[in-house]
This record gives sequence, structure tokens and C-alpha cells, in this order.
Amino acid sequence: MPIERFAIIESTLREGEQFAGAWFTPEQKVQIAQALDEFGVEYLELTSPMASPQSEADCRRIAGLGLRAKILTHIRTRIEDAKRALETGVDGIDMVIGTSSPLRQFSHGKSIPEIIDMAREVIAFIREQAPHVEVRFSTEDSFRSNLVDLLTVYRAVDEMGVDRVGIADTVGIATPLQVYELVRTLRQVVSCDIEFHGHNDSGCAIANAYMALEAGATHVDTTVLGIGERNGITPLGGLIARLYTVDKRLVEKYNLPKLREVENLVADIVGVQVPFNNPITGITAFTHKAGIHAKAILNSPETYEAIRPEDFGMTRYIHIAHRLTGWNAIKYRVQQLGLNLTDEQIKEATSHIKALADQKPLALSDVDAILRHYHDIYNGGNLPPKEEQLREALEQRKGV
Ligand code: HCA
Ligand code: CU
Repeated sequence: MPIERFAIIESTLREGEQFAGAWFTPEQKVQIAQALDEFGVEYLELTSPMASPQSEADCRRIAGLGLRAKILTHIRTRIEDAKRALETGVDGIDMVIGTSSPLRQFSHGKSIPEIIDMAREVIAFIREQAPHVEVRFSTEDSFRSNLVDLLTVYRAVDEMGVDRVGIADTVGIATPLQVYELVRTLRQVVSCDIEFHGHNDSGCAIANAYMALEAGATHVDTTVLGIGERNGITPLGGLIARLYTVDKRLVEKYNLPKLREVENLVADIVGVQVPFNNPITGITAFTHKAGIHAKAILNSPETYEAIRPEDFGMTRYIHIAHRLTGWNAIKYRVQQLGLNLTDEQIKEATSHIKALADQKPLALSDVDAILRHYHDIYNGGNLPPKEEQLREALEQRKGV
């Protein structure tokens, strides 16, 4: 099923607040909300106003900012939670209840018919009090829930008129195929929208979110850098990279160059580094190293880049100071430095660089020194130097 339409529910200010390192001040929450709004996510999900007095105040404040994104808050399936949520002025309410047997047994202790009754009461209350407010109902721990139980609950709440049902891989165990199959099945059972919320305990959060969309889900939960309970959920940037490489047009609606700024902001606030291998914004995401790669990239970046760094305000880097380097990449550096060397001379310098790189790690400044030296030798005296003279001259240089 091709992805026709989808929206991001950005939960850095809810799931992200459950990250071990997160302690957001009200001002930081506003900053994060504004940055995500500028990026263009369709929804922001906020911590329940029942969590604490400050959480309630923050919810009201962000709901009152007049952002483009719709503001949601996340509650238990209870009337008192729904009441408090409505008082904050949010655009929508995401309610949740556990349906798996571990959660039914050890958390709330309710049976499936009791869960349906609770949902009916809360949904009817919200519909009656605030017909314009979006309602979503989700089942926590969906992948450890009995399929018949799950579908029974979803069908019931769909008939009660919710806007969306949510599937949650709360403990991060679902495989992409399981997600696909569950969403496909659910798509046949309900007529409302479908949301997917996936934890990353087994490293499948991006793949699972993508498979949910492929199977017909309409909404995906993300957080910036994937922060959340334990090791978190689908990261915003990773989902964007996944969708971009399927079809760039899927993510054209977002302000892509803003991604790095949003990630840096959240990384600073929660006291983590952006991982070196983060999709798109990781420090090595556009660094090319092997000679074969560097040569092709210099001819045409699409050879080894599935993502255009410029689309995200990033730049590529060609790493040439190592033993895997090639003469084409070295030639590029010669041109950057404005040196005058023939292809043959560059090949000779490249052999030299490779031989040195076998002895010790090189820095770019080492390569530059070698190239400048070759330039001086070949352009200073008119006679090409003998190999021994060259080696001697090079070995005399400190740090080479
Ligand atoms: C949690 C709740 C939740 C809710 C997801 C949802 C989960 O366990 O903290 O509302 O769909 O992962 O189940 O984040
Ligand atoms: Cu979660």
C-alpha cells in the first residue's frame, strides 16, 4: 500500500520527558515546541496535566501559543484526566490503556469488557463536552496483547467515533513484519485513522514506524533523537531519512534544514551528544573515505549519497588522510590548495601518503604538508628530484 498521507505526532514533550536525562523547564518546553513547529510537525504531544501542577501549567501555556501544530495531551482512560485535559485548551486528547495480560494483571487489573466500558465513558464525555477536540484511543503493549482482544477493543472504540486508534509497541519487541500485519488487519477492522508508537529496545523503531505507514497507518509518533523511556522510540530524524530515501516528496512538507537545530537544542537540554552515526546529522553522515568512494563522489555525489546533504543544510566531507585514499581524492585536495602538480606527480605523492599512513595515523595537515613539498620540489628547481632526495626531504619534516 503506497503511503498516501501521514502526520507526525511529535512526542518529545511527553514520551521524551520520560527519558532519564530529561528535566524540561517551562521555557525549554516552549523553545522545543516552537522549534518543532517551525520544522513543521503536524502535532505536538504533551505530558498529562495530571502528572503535576507544573505539567498542567505548561500544557495550558503551549496550547495557548497559537502554534500551527495541533496540541495533544496524553491521559489515562479516566474521566478526571479527560476533564483536566479539556480545561487546558488542547486540540486533542490521546488516551491509553494497557490491554496485554501482564498489564491487565499487574497494572490496572481490568478485563477487556471493563476496558471497553471505561473507554465508552471517557470518549462520550469528551465528545459531549468538546465535540471539536480530537480523540485518540490506544492500547498500551499492543504486541503482547491477544489479537482478538485487541481487535474487539479497537472495533468498539471506532464505533464510538474516535478520530484515531493507536498501536503501541511499548516494550520494543515487534518486528517490522508483525507491525505490517497488525496494521493491515486493523485497517480492515476500523474506519478511523491509525497511529503507531514504537519503542526501540531491539533497534527496529524506525523500520517499524515505516512498515506501519506502508500498511496504512496515518500517524507516527516520534521524539527528537528518539528520547523516551529506556532507549526511547522512533527518532524524528531517522523517520525523515527513511521517508526521504523512499520518496523525497513525502518529506517536502517539512522545513528540513531546521532538523539539525532542533536536535542540537534537545541534545543540549537533556545533556547528550548527537550520536556520530545519527541519520542525516551525525558527524560522519556525509563523510566519504575509501578512495573508490571519494573518486565517485567527486564525479557525482549521488553515487554514494542517498540523501543530498544540501537539502538539510549539511555539507559533505571527503576524508583523504589515510591509507585507503586514492589519487583522485588527492588531486581534488591539490586543486583546493591551488598547487601545481601533474597527474603523474599526484600519483607519486599519493603512494607516499599511503606508505606513511601505513606507519601512523595522518592528519589532513600532514597530507597538505606532503603535497606542498611536492609542489615546491617540482616547481622550485626545474629538475625532478630523485626518489631518495624526496624521501629525505620529507623525512626531515617534523610530524610527517
Ligand atoms: C508508556 C505509554 C506509551 C503510550 C503510547 C501511546 C507506550 O508506556 O509510557 O499512547 O500510544 O509506549 O505504551 O508511551
Ligand atoms: Cu511509549
